[in-house]
Amino acid sequence: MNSTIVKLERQGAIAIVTVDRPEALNALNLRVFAELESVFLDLARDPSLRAVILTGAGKAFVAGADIKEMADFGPIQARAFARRGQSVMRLIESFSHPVIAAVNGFALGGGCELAMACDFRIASEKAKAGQPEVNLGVTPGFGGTQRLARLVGRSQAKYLLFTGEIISAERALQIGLFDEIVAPEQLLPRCLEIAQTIATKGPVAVSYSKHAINIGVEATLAQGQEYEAELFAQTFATQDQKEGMAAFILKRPAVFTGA
Ligand code: DAK
Repeated sequence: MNSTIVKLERQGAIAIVTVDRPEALNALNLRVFAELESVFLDLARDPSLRAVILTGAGKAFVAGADIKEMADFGPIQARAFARRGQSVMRLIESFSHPVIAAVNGFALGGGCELAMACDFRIASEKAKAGQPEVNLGVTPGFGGTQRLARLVGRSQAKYLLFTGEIISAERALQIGLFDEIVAPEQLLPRCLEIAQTIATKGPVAVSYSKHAINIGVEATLAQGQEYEAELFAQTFATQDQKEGMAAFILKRPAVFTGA
């Protein structure tokens, strides 16, 4: 697909994906979902990729689902739209490599949900977050009632969902919605620094760790540990395990290939 809204830039093993629709504060419509899906599916086939940074152009990360597109929906279209958004967010959440949200500005409604589908959220001091759907007479549709409660606990999630309050980056950091806040000009450099650190590690091990956490938080501790043991065993079938342990013993840096 020819992406016109979702822009892809590469810096070595790192991909920077930007939702670039600033005139609508990067609001999510069917076109944006199609382009996000297409970009992530292409990236999934790239063996040199190690991490993705997801951000927005202009003053918003993403200011929500596109209210103008949704306004005339009936229940059938609304359900289809919610399912579409959920499937793209699951694609990002389960993407083989880490996806870091670089929250540059407003992350509201569907934008907060998109940020939550990423592995962690580094935010500009200027960022703001919230689930203001109640102002529009709707509930969140892309996992906001589910991921938010899992991330910040049910009380904070209920507070945000019931009041629709838009909170500062500092408050989002306090409740665990954001993981770190930095000066605006430091946002991309900091995300690149984290992504580049990740890129030097064993890629299979990073990927398995991501999946073990994602699966484990939804499972019992015993089931999660079973899964963890299986993935640990699988890493011993990789070249990277031989390389990582040999490098440690020989006191030299490891060079991982993802094989
Ligand atoms: N959708 C469409 N256009 C948007 C938008 C959005 N979410 N947010 C902003 N825009 C547009 C504005 O309409 C304006 O366009 P023009 O009027 O210039 O044509 C342009 O972006 C610039 O916005 P403002 O002029 O309003 O900029 P300000 O700096 O004054 O205000 C703001 C920024 C973020 C505080 C304000 O724009 C705002 O309140 N935006 C709406 C935020 C919001 O309510 N987000 C949640 C959206 S609802 C579901 C599926 C999905 C969902 C729910 C259910 N089902 C199917 C069940 C998800 C819902 C949402 O995400």
